[in-house]
Amino acid sequence: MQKYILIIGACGQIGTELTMALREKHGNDNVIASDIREGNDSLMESGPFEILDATDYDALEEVIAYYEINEVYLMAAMLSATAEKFPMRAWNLNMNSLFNVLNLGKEKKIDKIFWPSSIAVFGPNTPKENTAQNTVMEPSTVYGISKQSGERWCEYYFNKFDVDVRSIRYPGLISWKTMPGGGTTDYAVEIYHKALSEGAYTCFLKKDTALPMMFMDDAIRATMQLMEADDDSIKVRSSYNLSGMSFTPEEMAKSVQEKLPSFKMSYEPDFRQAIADSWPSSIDDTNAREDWDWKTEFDLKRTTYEMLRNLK
Ligand code: AKB
Repeated sequence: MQKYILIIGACGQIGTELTMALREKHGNDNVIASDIREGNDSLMESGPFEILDATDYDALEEVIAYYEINEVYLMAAMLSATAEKFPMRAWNLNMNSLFNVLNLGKEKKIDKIFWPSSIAVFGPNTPKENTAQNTVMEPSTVYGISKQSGERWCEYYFNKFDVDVRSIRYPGLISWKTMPGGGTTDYAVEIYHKALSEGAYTCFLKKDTALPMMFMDDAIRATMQLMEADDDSIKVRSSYNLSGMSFTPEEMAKSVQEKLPSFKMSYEPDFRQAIADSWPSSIDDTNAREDWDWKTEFDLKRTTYEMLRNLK
């Protein structure tokens, strides 16, 4: 059967690269990008695009019927730092968009769904090191509460209504094509831009705050691998832990200094420090490795090399 794919939130940090990768694999015309605003030139010019509000069920249903969509990637979300400022807006966007897509799955209008979760599902009572797939969660942020609830709903729709929904708990993602927006891990992208433009960066987290991170190429590969895996191999229907690398801002600064020796980093922690403190510092992704052969490729050294090379 021909696959017609819809990406919701295609103009964001993950959506942009995911759309391009899926277009390369499945053909430009078979991958429909959508967002509430237009994206960069390569995204807009390489295939179909629709302005779409993910919380508008009727509009979503219409796009799905028109393009005969059978697979949906719901990438629209309000991230951790912004969600603390606008709790109800974050809850409405993050949950209503998910219910819209899950209900389309329940009504068998689409066959397969990808929905991103996050390391934000974990909380201050979670063991910090090598955090297990199944452990204490109790998220303490608006974003984390929405992702934790979303995971429960995904598993529920799979068990009750046989909705084929798949998910990854993304760590902080590092990319050069599109900037992240409103996250606590955004420092790990900003640092490279500022290192090249100003030779210095003031980090909003403390120097010893270790967080799980991943280079975007790994995240896109993981997402496509999970979506292509046989139904039988997907044993986790809430969301999979996924690990790339873990480092502190100080370690990241040192990695930049290996390429740009005069780079200076200073630290002025703000409200995002409390969010970072509630998250794990490293993740155990045994389930993803065993169930669908996940393997990370990018460490910090390679990430720094790719970021500086491409941003130059
Ligand atoms: C954020 O910082 O909010 C996101 C995430 C870890 O989900 N990058």
